[in-house]
Amino acid sequence: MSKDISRRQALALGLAGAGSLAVGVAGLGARGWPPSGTPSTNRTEGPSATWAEPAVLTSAQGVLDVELRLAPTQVQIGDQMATMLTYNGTVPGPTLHLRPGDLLRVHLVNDLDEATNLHTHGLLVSPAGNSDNPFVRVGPGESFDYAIELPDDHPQGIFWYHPHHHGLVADQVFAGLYGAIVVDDADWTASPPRVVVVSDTTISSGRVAQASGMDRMQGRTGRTVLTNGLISPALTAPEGSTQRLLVINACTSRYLDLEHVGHQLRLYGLDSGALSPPPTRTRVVLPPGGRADLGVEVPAGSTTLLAHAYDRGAAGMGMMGGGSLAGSDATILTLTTGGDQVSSAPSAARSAPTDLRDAEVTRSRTLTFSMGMGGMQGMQFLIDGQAFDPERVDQQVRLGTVEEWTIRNSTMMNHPFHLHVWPMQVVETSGARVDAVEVRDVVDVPPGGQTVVRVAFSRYAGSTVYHCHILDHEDLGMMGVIAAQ
Ligand SMILES: [Cu+2]
Repeated sequence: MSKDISRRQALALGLAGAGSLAVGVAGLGARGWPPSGTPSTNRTEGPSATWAEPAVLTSAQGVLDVELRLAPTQVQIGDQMATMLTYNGTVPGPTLHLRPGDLLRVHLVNDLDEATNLHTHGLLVSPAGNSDNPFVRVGPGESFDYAIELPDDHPQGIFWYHPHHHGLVADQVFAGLYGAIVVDDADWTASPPRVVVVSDTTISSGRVAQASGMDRMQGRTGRTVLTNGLISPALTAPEGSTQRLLVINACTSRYLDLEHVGHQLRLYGLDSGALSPPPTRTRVVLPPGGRADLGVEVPAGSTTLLAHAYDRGAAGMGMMGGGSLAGSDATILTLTTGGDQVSSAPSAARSAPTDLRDAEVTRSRTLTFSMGMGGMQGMQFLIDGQAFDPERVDQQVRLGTVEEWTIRNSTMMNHPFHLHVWPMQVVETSGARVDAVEVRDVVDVPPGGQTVVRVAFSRYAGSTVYHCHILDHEDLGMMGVIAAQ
């Protein structure tokens, strides 16, 4: 099975006049493509980069067979060149476009000088063997063949991939290792959705900045916010059209509090869960790891999709001097009118998730995020008083049952809770019952608060993990093992 280079990849590689897609020199030769100042028909005034998206690799006859090669690569970030870590030479890596029932084969080649592996975040697939197995270790110079089988009834939606080797996850994601996965049985030829991979990083002297101990404790926040590897790119679309944006929060710690300034957002889905009928919202908050399937109407003139500063609490316990983690505003993209590229609404065939509120709950559990003093790191990040141990099973669940989990947070900062493989339906947040059927794979747990979810443990036997998706916290131990049988 050869790799399918799609029309959109051709577009992304220059036929559309892309101005400053972050493309690795390794991928396109050493001439530094594209040259800065390339004239382009849809370039806007001011500092905005021209819109571009990662290359799209689409499955054919039920299979997508790809090689993902991880390597340090020179990429262009804004006006400067920087050495980042890439999949196949670009930040982000290629978008994997799959259909329900597909087989995804990934030949992962590790040309880094440290271990890594691959997590397909949000996919409802087996965690065992060479599927979405977070315990796999792919050492430097090694390769690994993943085979990830999507069930025929896999929800359509937006997912992503990134490394999940415990201890190095934050470093590797912050350095550029992430890419989109879209499960969608629509034909993208005529009116594709827009893939919007948001990440952040800090470049210093041409390199990705190292995190300090304090950065790790707070959850590092990059000074530069990237949209498809670009700084505040300008997306051009016909006035009056609705653009469908598939937004991924690939930031290591940053929450995205999204607003289409002065306008409403149509919310087609959150994480893997379609919302039916899609509501409108003024703001949509995505914790790290979260995704939104958004419709934005294109008004006359120029508008902005903004991520507002989001207060995620205070890292310190007084003496640590952590201070408030209020963050800063960031322009994700600007929308300007022009062109004729339409983007259709999601397929009406997408089914809404099953409502678990009426399900029989077999078992209830409480899991608590906490912090404590001790260890080499100074501050420990814990779940139920324990740091991650891959040899210890923390939660044993029975397949075919529905459980209710209360996730508590005894610390002073937010922790986004992520469970692999099985989606969570949020039933209570900050003491209030949730009316809509909101199915997510990352749920925020506010400081001193709790979030209650229900989970149907269906189909897949095996062990996997749950953790805080502030990836520094995960690396510092805020992760547990769940075994299903
Ligand atoms: Cu956390």
